[in-house]
Amino acid sequence: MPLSPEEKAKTSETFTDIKVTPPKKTSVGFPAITSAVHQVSKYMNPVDALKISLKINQKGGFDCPGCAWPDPDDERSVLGEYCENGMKAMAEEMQSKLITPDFFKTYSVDTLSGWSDFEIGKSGRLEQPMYLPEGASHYEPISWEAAFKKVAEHLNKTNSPDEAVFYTSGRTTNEAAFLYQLFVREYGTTNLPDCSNMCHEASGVALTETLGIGKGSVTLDDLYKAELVLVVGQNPGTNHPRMLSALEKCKKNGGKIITINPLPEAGLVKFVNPQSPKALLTGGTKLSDVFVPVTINGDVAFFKAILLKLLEKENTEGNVFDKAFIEAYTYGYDAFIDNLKQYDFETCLKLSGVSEGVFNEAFDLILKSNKIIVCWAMGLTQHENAVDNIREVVNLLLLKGSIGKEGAGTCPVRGHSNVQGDRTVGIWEAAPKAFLDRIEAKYHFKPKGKHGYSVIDAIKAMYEQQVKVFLGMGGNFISAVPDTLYAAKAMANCDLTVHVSTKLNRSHLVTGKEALILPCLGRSEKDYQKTGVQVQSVENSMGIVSATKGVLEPCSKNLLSEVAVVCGIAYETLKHRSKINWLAYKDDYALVRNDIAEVVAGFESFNERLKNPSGFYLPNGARIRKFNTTTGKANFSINKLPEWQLNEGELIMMTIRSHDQFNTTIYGLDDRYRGVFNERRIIFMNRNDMKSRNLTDQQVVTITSKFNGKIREAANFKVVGYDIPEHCCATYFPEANVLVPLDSFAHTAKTPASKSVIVTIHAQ
Ligand SMILES: Nc1nc2c(c(=O)[nH]1)N[C@H]1C(S)=C(S)[C@@H](COP(=O)(O)OP(=O)(O)OC[C@H]3O[C@@H](n4cnc5c(=O)[nH]c(N)nc54)[C@H](O)[C@@H]3O)O[C@H]1N2
Ligand SMILES: Nc1nc2c(c(=O)[nH]1)N[C@H]1C(S)=C(S)[C@@H](COP(=O)(O)OP(=O)(O)OC[C@H]3O[C@@H](n4cnc5c(=O)[nH]c(N)nc54)[C@H](O)[C@@H]3O)O[C@H]1N2
Ligand SMILES: [Mo]
Repeated sequence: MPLSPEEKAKTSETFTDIKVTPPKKTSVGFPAITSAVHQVSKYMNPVDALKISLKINQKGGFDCPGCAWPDPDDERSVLGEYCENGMKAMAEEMQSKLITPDFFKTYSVDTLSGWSDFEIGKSGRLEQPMYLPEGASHYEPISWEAAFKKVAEHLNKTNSPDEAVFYTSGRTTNEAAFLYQLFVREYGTTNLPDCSNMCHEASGVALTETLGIGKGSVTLDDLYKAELVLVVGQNPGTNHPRMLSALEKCKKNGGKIITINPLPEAGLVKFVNPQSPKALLTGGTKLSDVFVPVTINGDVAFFKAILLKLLEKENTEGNVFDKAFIEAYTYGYDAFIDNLKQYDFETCLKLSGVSEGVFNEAFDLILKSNKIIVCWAMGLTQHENAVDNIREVVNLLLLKGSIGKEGAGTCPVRGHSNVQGDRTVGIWEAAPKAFLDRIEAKYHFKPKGKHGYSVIDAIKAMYEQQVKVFLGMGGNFISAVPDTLYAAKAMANCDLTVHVSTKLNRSHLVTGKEALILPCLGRSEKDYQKTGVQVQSVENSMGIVSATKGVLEPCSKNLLSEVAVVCGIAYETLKHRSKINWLAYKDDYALVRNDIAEVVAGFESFNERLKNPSGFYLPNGARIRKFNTTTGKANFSINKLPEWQLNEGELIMMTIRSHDQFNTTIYGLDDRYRGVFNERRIIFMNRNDMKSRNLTDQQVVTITSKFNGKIREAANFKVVGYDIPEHCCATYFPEANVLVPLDSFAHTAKTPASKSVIVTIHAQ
């Protein structure tokens, strides 16, 4: 019997011999270097590894495909501006092993789906377009021409272009992303869901509404000059390791750091800079001055408590709020204060789960600081009230006048290396009219104005058989999205699923009736086209656009670049219907940039400016106190306390990343800083919650989530007692995604609430 889509979508439940040690109190240092070296030497050839380490994030080199943290403008370390997890990302992308057609002849789709995600990822690099015919058990080779024809044929037989969905993950460069969205719009739909929908969408919504731009306002230099940095709901030691050296610099300049997180993440406690021989010997810098162990989704309550105390001080002692800033630049202050007064400090503090002592320490630092930066990531964005979380952060910054001046502002720390750029150049299911008008003026077709499907809407539409074709530009949709089993059925309802990918992943195994894998070049590889090796561009988390150029020979001659794939599909699909000369772009990416310069605001003279080795900043109103909002001012907002509560026996669960993964790509089975080795099917629990359930360490449990009457279950998780607030627990994604309800998402932003899943735990 062939496996069902749900069976194929589930992650492997086999245990892998867990080892648990006490969590680490220090991050990076020698262990990070040895861990990176181990990974690189195991999976890459040594000459490539050396070339890479000298060019990664260097001027004239290539942008690390890992996270979106910016590179320093000035000096960059001679050791290479690299980090442990950046090197792991490289070792993963440039594996010396190739997946040849023989591999697919040997292993059926069903067999591969029984492998763990770690094993699937370690099969090697994809090197040849592959096709899975309807009813077949094995993928077979297909030529690029035939593959493009197959996609075109399916796209052209839909009843409406809205029966196709075009997903994007955040590694795609500006050039490829711009052409991709242009093709999708000319084809006739606006179904452009992307990984941003699951990531910082809530930040974009909250910041656009309050400050007029959906991106952060600070530069790296601001971080060095801040008096106080709040790191909220973020684990930079693992996910943005290069951020730690910026925080270290801030501390050396006298800045203070508060971290707000249910977990005492090692990276935020103490940091040993791997680029500093002295630090390696002396044991490094203590980063966090105050650690606030907030309960999961207790952030609005915590910030309200802070705001209430600030108001009290302002009323009794004055000079707490930046009155001049509020007067000149903001809107809605009185209404905001009136609303705030309706809340009670004690209630807020209790709901936040923070003790009065810790609260006071954090409060004192906030009270006396006037240059404050708030950094945040998924701990704030993946809740139903995510937009409120971020708006409350903005309220604090506005009261303190901490926006649009040196050393102050908003810092949503983005995930994928070009997720921000993809949105800037048009990967957006809800693109603004001004952008669509510019497309129309330039290309003489009218893009659809109606909003398309976001990730959640796309899954529902596929489930309801309203979608015939799914195309993924990178990413691993089935493993990244919530509600894995529902999503698997949704995927299987498509006629054709297509993935443009560097590596094999589960989305290639949970397919539509027919499926294609189109293998593409990675960021580190040279992109040879008619006019020579092509340069591309990316935008980092702070709005700097810079060039990226591969340095290694492609791992196979059969690969195409993402740009070439888009051009091939667009040409084959649109043929004479198109007003665009698709085939010209792939010969010379400078032509794409000429178009971007005309269509996307802020990219004037793009080709010229990209020659600057440090890149260039895109315009950012919030940075200069020009607030492009409906009121023309920075808006205070009114946010409620979230209304969720736990019934008897329930816990609130966050699904987080271990140290050895990049989203759905599993580098290894260790979570070194948290002291968990060789196992991913674990659930971190407070010891009191274990005791009240009679659970012991490493006991095997089933986790159940109940939402709107629907029950979801995941068996075979091992309990790990941990320093996590009571009534909170944590699991890794993607293993726990079967438990995340599709209908639980951020209001107005639709980011899945994958950090607040209400669960019960039962011994097996
Ligand atoms: N090595 C590596 N780097 C990565 C990635 C990766 O997987 N691996 N992923 C990339 C991507 S796409 C992204 S979006 C980023 C993700 O970067 P992060 O957001 O740092 O990733 P998560 O593991 O989801 O961590 C969320 C943190 O929020 C905390 N948290 C959870 N719930 C709450 C809450 O309710 N309140 C507060 N205050 N904190 C909470 C968790 O304890 C955890 O420390 O990293 C990027 N960089
Ligand atoms: N429960 C839970 N779910 C989550 C999250 C969470 O915290 N908890 N986090 C969410 C977040 S923040 C995000 S961003 C999403 C991530 O969702 P995705 O972006 O869809 O997933 P990734 O794991 O980053 O995608 C990895 C795949 O991308 C392909 N790839 C890698 N590099 C390239 C390239 O250069 N080009 C192309 N074409 N393909 C490439 C490889 O085939 C690889 O298998 O997951 C979300 N899902
Ligand atoms: Mo992300």
